[in-house]
Amino acid sequence: MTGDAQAATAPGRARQLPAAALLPVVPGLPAPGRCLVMGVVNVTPDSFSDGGEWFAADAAISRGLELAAQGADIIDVGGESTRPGAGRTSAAEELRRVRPVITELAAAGLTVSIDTMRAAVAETALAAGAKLVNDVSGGLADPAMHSLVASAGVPYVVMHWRGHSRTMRDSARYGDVVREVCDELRQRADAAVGAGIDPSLIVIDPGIGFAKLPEHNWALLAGLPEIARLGGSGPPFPVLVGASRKSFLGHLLAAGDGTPRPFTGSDDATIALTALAAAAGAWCTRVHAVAGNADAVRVAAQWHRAEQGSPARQPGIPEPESPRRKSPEPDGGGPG
Ligand code: PMM
Repeated sequence: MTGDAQAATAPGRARQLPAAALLPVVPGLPAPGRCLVMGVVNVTPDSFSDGGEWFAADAAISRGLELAAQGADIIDVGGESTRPGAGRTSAAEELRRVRPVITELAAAGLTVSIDTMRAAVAETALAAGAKLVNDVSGGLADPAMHSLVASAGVPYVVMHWRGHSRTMRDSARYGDVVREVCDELRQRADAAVGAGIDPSLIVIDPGIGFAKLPEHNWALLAGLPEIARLGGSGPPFPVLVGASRKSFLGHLLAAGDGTPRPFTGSDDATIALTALAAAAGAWCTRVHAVAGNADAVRVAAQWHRAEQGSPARQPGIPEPESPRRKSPEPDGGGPG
């Protein structure tokens, strides 16, 4: 790591590292000592993975409560599809979709993130109770985003991005994908810190599936520890991995005739990937089907404890935040 991010980060970030877990802690967000699970609620008619299913506000709210009950630590609410080839949604429509959902989920006590590239949407979402801004463009789509996040003082996901969905396929060209993604993420982290965002609030994300071919995605997953340090030797940033239901998994699991597996058939592969990413030190996994992934991060954490010689969790004694597998009560008794 070089530049502003390194200069401003190193001492502060080192203090954030719990000795036992070696997992970075992001102020203001859950810190259970294992990889977090972020459950996705796309309030869109056209996301590739769950398009239309949670488009109505009531359905999206119920889905968020359900994912939290299944073990999601954070609920990520988005109102604009980023599937390859998608056009833009207006800011007004994006806000109309996400605001009631965030308001209700935050009021139910859930930790909510807003998945947006727009500062104006982020600002309203934070006012409605969101605690984290997840910007797939890392600040490139809206020049006002970094200063908004800096003044709000909230955690910020900086994802690797090379352009809007309509054209991103054309940018999937790399010599050394891990090095180039690290370099480009470092520039975004430096810009964020330069705009006043506290380095301890920055989460980085290699942007699986965004301007990437399958081989690029696999190289980035295999390079997670290097990506966490942005190719340098400084302390790691928290890393978020968003691989759930993405087409490279469908290609991996293609039928004998080469037909890719439909995205809903890749949920088990996502769970396997979550276990491996958590074992490699990922801070958070962003997924559509939460339950199996919530189990996977607990398996990875227990394995890690055993490797460290730490006392194992006793069977039958759940983590304080252990998931409840039942759906929320019909009377609205959502997760606490
Ligand atoms: N992927 C999607 C949307 N938002 N946010 C982050 N931080 N990382 C991702 O990989 C990511 C994201 C697209 O997937 P979806 O349409 O299934 O939500």
